[in-house]
Amino acid sequence: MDGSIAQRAIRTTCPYCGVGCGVVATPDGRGGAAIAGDATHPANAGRLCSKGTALGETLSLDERLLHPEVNGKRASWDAALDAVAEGFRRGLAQHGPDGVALYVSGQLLTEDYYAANRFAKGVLGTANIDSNSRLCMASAVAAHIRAFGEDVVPGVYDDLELADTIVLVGSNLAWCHPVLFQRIQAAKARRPTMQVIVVDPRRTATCEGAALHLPLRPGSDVALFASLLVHLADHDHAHAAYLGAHTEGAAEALAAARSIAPRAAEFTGLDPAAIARFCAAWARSPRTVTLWSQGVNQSSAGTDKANAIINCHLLTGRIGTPGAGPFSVTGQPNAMGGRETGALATMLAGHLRFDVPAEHAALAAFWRAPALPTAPGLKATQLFAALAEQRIGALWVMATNPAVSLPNGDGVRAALARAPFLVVSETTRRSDTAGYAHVRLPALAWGEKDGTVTNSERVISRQRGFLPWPGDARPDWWAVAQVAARLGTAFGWKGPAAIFREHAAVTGLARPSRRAFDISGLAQLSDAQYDALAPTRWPVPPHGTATRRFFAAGGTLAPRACLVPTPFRAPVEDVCSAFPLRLLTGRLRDQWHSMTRTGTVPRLMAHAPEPVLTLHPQDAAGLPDGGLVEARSARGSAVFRLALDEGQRRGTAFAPMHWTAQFAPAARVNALVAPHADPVSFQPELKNAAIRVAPFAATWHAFLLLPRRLSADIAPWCAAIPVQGGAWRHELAGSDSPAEAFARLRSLIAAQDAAWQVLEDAAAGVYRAAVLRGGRLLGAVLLGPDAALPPRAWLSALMAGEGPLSIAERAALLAGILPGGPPASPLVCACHGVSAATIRGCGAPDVDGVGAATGAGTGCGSCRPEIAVLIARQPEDA
Ligand SMILES: Nc1nc2c(c(=O)[nH]1)N[C@H]1C(S)=C(S)[C@@H](COP(=O)(O)OP(=O)(O)OC[C@H]3O[C@@H](n4cnc5c(=O)[nH]c(N)nc54)[C@H](O)[C@@H]3O)O[C@H]1N2
Ligand SMILES: Nc1nc2c(c(=O)[nH]1)N[C@H]1C(S)=C(S)[C@@H](COP(=O)(O)OP(=O)(O)OC[C@H]3O[C@@H](n4cnc5c(=O)[nH]c(N)nc54)[C@H](O)[C@@H]3O)O[C@H]1N2
Ligand code: SF4
Ligand SMILES: [Mo]
Repeated sequence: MDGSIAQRAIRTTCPYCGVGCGVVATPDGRGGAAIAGDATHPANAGRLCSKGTALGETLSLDERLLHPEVNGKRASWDAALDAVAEGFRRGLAQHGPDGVALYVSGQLLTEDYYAANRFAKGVLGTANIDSNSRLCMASAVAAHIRAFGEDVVPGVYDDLELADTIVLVGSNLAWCHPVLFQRIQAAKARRPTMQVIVVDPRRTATCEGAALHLPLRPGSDVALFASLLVHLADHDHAHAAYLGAHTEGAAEALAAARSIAPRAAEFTGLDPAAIARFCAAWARSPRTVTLWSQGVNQSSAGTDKANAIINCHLLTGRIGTPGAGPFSVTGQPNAMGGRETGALATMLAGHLRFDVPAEHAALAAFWRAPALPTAPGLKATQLFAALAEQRIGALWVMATNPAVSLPNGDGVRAALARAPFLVVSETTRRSDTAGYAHVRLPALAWGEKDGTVTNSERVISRQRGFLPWPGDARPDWWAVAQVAARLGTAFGWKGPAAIFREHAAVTGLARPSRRAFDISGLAQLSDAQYDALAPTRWPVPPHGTATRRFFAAGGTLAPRACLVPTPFRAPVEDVCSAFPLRLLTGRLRDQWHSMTRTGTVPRLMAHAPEPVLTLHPQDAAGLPDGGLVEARSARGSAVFRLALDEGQRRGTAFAPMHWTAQFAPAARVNALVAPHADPVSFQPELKNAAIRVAPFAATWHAFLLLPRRLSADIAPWCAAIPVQGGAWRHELAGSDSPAEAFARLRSLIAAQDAAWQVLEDAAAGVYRAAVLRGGRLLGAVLLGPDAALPPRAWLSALMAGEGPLSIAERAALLAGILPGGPPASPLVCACHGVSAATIRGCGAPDVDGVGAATGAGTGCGSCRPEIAVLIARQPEDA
């Protein structure tokens, strides 16, 4: 184990989404690296999306946590690890094994995940280890287990290219799994008969080029797929031989579907003709893939939604064959690895089960862990409820930011603040959760850490380190092993290869069995073989050949699969006159979760630089487009900039999940969301809060530019935004006296030996100041009575400029706009910095033409759906 520097190109894997793209990183020797897609990786064959392409811009050490800290003070590793061990010893003494916990993440490597799980279940003897995958994949896992007896994704990515029909349910694939979306678009270009159908209340970028978009009522997917199941059965598409040989439960599932189907139009709010078109398209296409994501999983009916989808594939036998199957795509780079290592409260390790005595006994013996828990532990929302009730004496949070990402956000923050003992393993100093920790442990980040991840199609890939270990940062598994040793169990691992071998061996325990997950064929890898491991799809049994797809007719591995009756249930929170809108939350194209990495990259921020709430224009009566609005639920409130969009379903709102106290404290979406959970998977309903929206009463609006980032609590509403050249823009609003606010903001940009330009017009409520030194712009604050402030782009560009300003530039500073300059326009192409105005103005008739004329869409390609929309809207706009 070391932290030596690679000097050559290194093959590794992207640390963002579950597509799991291969990356080639070539270190520049100065802490940076050139990034390219790995042409040899089966997931992406060289492609990368906007986030992957910008990985080289996230390697800065500026905001990294580089040393352990105990009670806010720098400490040695020895002191910090002693403190962690002591904290857990105390927690165990006071509360027993049920009163200590770990909360971990799909962004851990498999080796870290395995270590954390063995520590929790094998050393602490608690099943209280849950993962942010509970917020993400739990419903898919539960549905797989109900249908297949095990958590197995039957298909592979190639099926998306081989299919004739692809149904995307609750998935904004164009933004969230962009490389899979590009693979589908490329296949469609080669084979235009292929069709895509999108099931999503919103018209998203994913709808671009789709044959059909079904904007169903949120939460109603079960009704749509019940209709489909009935249609398939009644039109002779049931596969009798497959049903007879491989399944059970078809009659019961069909009976349940028949009780719902007649009311499908009412439940879904869809035109019956659209439902009929959907059913007919699905029925006539034996090669159909139904892919789903968080619009399905993050629901109080998430498991039923997923089983309703799987039922249709089982009824028709369209599963496990080229181009056909249900396909749950994973969110995080190693969501799948967490399920494999069992680092969830509901599973053991290696797909071994609590409720199968022989499997439990085999693992207890292998780990020499007589106290291995016999029953599931607390799931994420239960765990934080227990923390709030002071039932958890010690909690270790690793590679996740629950203060931001859990529902009941304000309650979670209060619980973290009162935690008796909280350890946070982090890469950044700027995580909302780390702010509450008694002990902070510095973890290696992407580019430094070393191990494996598993993507959505069961392919295990290496993440390899190519940068030196900064400061005192160490691998997460190492910190876990050190604490385990202090509590009396030496794991004895010299590096990640040893952990991987042990994990692989666990998958071979308690065999023979029908468990599909078997990588015991990798349990003997040498260190060198592990280092060189090429992307490898599981299963990898020790003998014989591996299955590529699961559950096909006639397949040998298939256990009897179950069709599951899925009753219809609406979301837990009812919309009513007090809270008439449904809040859909989700992702933006260029941001990753709590923005600790992507939020510091100017070109990634430029695509959606402020927290925005989207409404349909007809739901926004009296609300100002572009103004600030306050959303309120029964739980809490949040303030966003309002955008109107005809593509938003009437009666719904959308807001991104990304904004945190570091970037926009007032716009944390989970302050609004309640912790209602699916009764089977315990996954919370993160998408269906009932809210109302009202104008946010501000007496002034402002923006402030500085070469550094200010704490985002400088005004009642603030969004901190990095801009090119190292400057930060702060969008602000407040309801106190504008003159006092201006004085306060001016004091924040004060500089020595500087020259001020100031304009104050109290009657108009307009206050502006710019500060210069040596002819260069050091900062500016522009404040006014409403949101109609000058565009920000020109002043931001001046901040980034090298030389002194020209006379014309200085004269225009307080106007905030250079006479005759280009109009402000939102960025569309992050790779080439091309704005919407440039794309509209170039006159090209299609996306490729725009590319030739402006370069837009020719980089990573993530913006191509938006370019297509811009061109299509051209005639209307004119
Ligand atoms: N850019 C980017 N990509 C990411 C991530 C990121 O942070 N940023 N995160 C990764 C992770 S961890 C995950 S889990 C995935 C998530 O990937 P997705 O699931 O694709 O992303 P979301 O935006 O959360 O939600 C998808 C869609 O569900 C719709 N929806 C809401 N309610 C319903 C419903 O009741 N039914 C249906 N059919 N649709 C509904 C929403 O309108 C939304 O468009 O993305 C991964 N990729
Ligand atoms: N309302 C709403 N809420 C949601 C969602 C939604 O759609 N709507 N989506 C949910 C889903 S699907 C997910 S997956 C979650 C994601 O939510 P989180 O997991 O809370 O979000 P991240 O920002 O990815 O947090 C990862 C943290 O780990 C740190 N980190 C990165 N690499 C490492 C490492 O190697 N080691 C350590 N120790 N730390 C590291 C990062 O700096 C970051 O602070 O959010 C969930 N919450
Ligand atoms: S699609 Fe983008 S974010 Fe996802 S793995 Fe590939 S490059 Fe990374
Ligand atoms: Mo996720």
